Amino acid sequence: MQRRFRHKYAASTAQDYVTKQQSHSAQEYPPSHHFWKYVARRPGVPSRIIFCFPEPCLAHNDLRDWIAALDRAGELRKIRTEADPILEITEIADRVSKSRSSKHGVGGLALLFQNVKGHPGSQVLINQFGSARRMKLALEVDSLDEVADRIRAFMDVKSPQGFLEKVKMLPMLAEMGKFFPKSVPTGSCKEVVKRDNFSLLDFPILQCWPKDAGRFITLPCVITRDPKTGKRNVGMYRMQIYDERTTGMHWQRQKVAAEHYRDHLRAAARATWEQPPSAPTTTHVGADVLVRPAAHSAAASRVDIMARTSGGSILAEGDRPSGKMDVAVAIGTDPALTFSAIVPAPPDVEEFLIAGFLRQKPVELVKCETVELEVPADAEIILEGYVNLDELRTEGPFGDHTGFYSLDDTYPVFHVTCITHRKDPIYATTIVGKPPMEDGWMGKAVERIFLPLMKLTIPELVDVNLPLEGVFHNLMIVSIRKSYPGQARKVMNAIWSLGQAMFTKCILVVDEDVNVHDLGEVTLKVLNNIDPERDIQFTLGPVDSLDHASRLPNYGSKMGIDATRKWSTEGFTRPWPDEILMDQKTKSLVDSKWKALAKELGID
Ligand SMILES: [Mn+2]
Repeated sequence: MQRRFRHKYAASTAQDYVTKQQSHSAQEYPPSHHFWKYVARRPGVPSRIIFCFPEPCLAHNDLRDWIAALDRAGELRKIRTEADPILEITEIADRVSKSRSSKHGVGGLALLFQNVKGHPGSQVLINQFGSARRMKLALEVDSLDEVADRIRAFMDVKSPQGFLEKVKMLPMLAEMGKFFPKSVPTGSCKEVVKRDNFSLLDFPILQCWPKDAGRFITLPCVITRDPKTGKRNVGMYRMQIYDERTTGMHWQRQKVAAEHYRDHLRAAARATWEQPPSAPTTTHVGADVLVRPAAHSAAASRVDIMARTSGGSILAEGDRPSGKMDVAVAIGTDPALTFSAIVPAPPDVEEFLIAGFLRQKPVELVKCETVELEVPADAEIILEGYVNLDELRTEGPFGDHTGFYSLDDTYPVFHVTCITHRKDPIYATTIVGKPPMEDGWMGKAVERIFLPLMKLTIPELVDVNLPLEGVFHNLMIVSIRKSYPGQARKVMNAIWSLGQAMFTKCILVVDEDVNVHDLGEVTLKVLNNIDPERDIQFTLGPVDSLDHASRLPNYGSKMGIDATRKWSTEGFTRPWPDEILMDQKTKSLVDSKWKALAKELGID
């Protein structure tokens, strides 16, 4: 940094010896900036501050860097009072996430518990993303729209015409080089390697709510590899602790890691049934005689195993393909990577790349000890292991982000083969429950960051709001620039076809003149503008695994409301009334008297 500075200011400070010091008066600057002062020293002359300015800080390299940044920004509270990981930490964190103070705003501070009952010496980090301010600090921006703008800048790239445009693209290409993950020989996650004599119970894993089935790891980065493409996925799926070496793996059906699991199942089924054929079997069906080949075709065996296992979520009767898949879990990573694990990215985009993009610095990866996967080199804790293809176990219930317990169900089982960790690892976790909570702020960041990507498929989209109480998948309010009849319904169908947005139980479509973030305005306009029977549309399809009201788990109905102004070409032939607005002349007249009038009326 000093060298860069010297280079930049060489002309004016040639004789000065210039040092750069971090200032303590950083409070008045945005949290994503360090505040630096440059001090000029010339031999024999008292040193003087030549100038101060805020400068974007460097990427948070790992969890400890991030904790230090939270602390510098006044966003961390270290708690020395003893707290129990069974229920008590949840109750404290819940109160903090719902708190509101003039000093810290909504969502309180990040909490580092340093006196955890039953785990002497352990530390638990919670609520690290639990406010708009901390979410911005995590992604090192002053506004989440900055991230959206960077994405838009990359999407706007057109093929360069001529030499000058090619040269202009160079900085962007250089920046792209920072996105790709980098393999390193070792990292601090290998400070302690335990191939045996390890226990998950050594970590201060929380039981969050009274009716939870046990302790759950709630903020894990679960790493799997796509058996077809070799690409890696990082996803966040809760993990119920069964015993010292076994956990649940809550792969909801439509999640990417669940698809990796199914691809392993498909491959195993094909191997099982593509044994050399014995004599063809003949079956009599009524008068017809069917000759069935002994071996299924590859495609037919894939169809068969999915149908017999319901997509890998029940154990098949009869032939059950065996085998296992490698899984690694990182707990306590830098905030960009932790956040990337919850981002609803397209399945073929590696989250390591997304994290590199967000933090503008490559994620460093090291090889696992016992499985064929790579993990973040400086993570606090790494769990290595496997999931059997022919094993499911009851998982849950678990107090979920819907505000209800999600019911128990069967899920794959994770067997731990090795644990590596830093010395004195910090256990990072979160809790979910009735909003607002930490996950709500992560969801809001996703909403802002994904708007430009949604606009790629839905160009008429103007803005989106996922209200916290809609728990992400229950309510989406979108405004559109309407250009043709029936467009609101086209937009609903487009949303129901988008990755995790497919789960959206209710979509409200309004015209572009409605501010989707103003729920009062939305309520007024939507309910005034609709003829419910005409404007509500139902559809059937996949629903969130956490939906407890649908007719069947994972399958049910969804609703769209077209609250745009109806056109004659949509069959609406009545006149449409004007909105009430005062004329400018009268407004100006009252404006001129308002100061005195307000005083008389006792209005601020
Ligand atoms: Mn993914």
